[in-house]
Amino acid sequence: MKTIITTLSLICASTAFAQPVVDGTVDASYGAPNAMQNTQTGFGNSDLGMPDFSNGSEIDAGYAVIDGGYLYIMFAGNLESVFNKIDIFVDARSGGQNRLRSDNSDVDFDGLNRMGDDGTGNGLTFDAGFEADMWVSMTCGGEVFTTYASYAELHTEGAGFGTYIGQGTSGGDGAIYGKTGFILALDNSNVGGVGYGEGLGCGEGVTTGIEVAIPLYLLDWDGGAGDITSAKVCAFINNSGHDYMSNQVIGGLGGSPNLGDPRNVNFDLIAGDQFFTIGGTADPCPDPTGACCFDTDCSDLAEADCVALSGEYHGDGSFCNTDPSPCAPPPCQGDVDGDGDVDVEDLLIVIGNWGCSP
Ligand SMILES: [Ca+2]
Ligand SMILES: [Ca+2]
Ligand SMILES: [Ca+2]
Ligand SMILES: [Ca+2]
Repeated sequence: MKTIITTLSLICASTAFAQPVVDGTVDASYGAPNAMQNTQTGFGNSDLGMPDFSNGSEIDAGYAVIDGGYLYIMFAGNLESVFNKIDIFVDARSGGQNRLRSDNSDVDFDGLNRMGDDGTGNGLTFDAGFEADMWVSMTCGGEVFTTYASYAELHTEGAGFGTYIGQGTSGGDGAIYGKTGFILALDNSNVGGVGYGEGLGCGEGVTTGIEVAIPLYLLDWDGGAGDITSAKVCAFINNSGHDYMSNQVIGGLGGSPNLGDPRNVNFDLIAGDQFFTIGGTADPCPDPTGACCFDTDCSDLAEADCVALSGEYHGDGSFCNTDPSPCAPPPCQGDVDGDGDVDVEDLLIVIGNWGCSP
């Protein structure tokens, strides 16, 4: 018995001390996910299954560890190769920005400041207590698949340093190795995780995505950071101009349409934590939802709730906000002029065109 316990301890110890490899694949050393996606993606469900090109974006789960002078962060999911962005904010030291300013570094075509206060008192606002110290962003696309990354310090009073990090391709061999010590990798192979929609979903079971290693010394621009032993991470998928936020935020939104202009988003007004913490435990996945019809009225509900209310359930992953609505009555056969009914006007059109045979 003693031998077994000793062997198990050794296995646990070796797992716990192995540093992640930055290749876009979840390592055992991350342990269990610190956050799990609970919302379907409004930015497309990728089904290509290729490590590079992807036709959808989602953040299925979040992991983070600090080891050997680096903060490692892994986002299971996909980044659509149309220059969608993943915007990552890290709170790992005193100070920082709870509401994003607009006098931060001009990087990625001023995309960081596009999310900040435009002078009217708005600006992307994080949950209470989250004061971001660093922004990192990654994107991908092009005829020849290429990844790009940028980062910036977020000082309490703005005007921190920021720069383009570099470019790469997919997987570990294609990782971006920046001059500053950053490493970023992307593997877009995932075809699981959440589906398309804006209802509840579950990001479980995804092992590939976006992986980042941040050298801790970069968070200590003034020698005042102290020994960094923990970190909080907020991340979301944004469009190519950093000006239209998806509903893929980690932690999740609990079912939501895309959030739109980032400078009008306030995570403190949205239920739950829109960030995760090293060592944190992910909430269990919610029951999936789908469109539930009460005649022509529609609600996104779990199947059990829909049935209990005598609604007609349209299946997991279906949702109400489509055109036409899943609850819309079928169009009339013979409604030639498309005004919603079949009457003599339709008949006259048919008679007027009698014999037409192009
Ligand atoms: Ca990895
Ligand atoms: Ca901070
Ligand atoms: Ca998916
Ligand atoms: Ca919140």
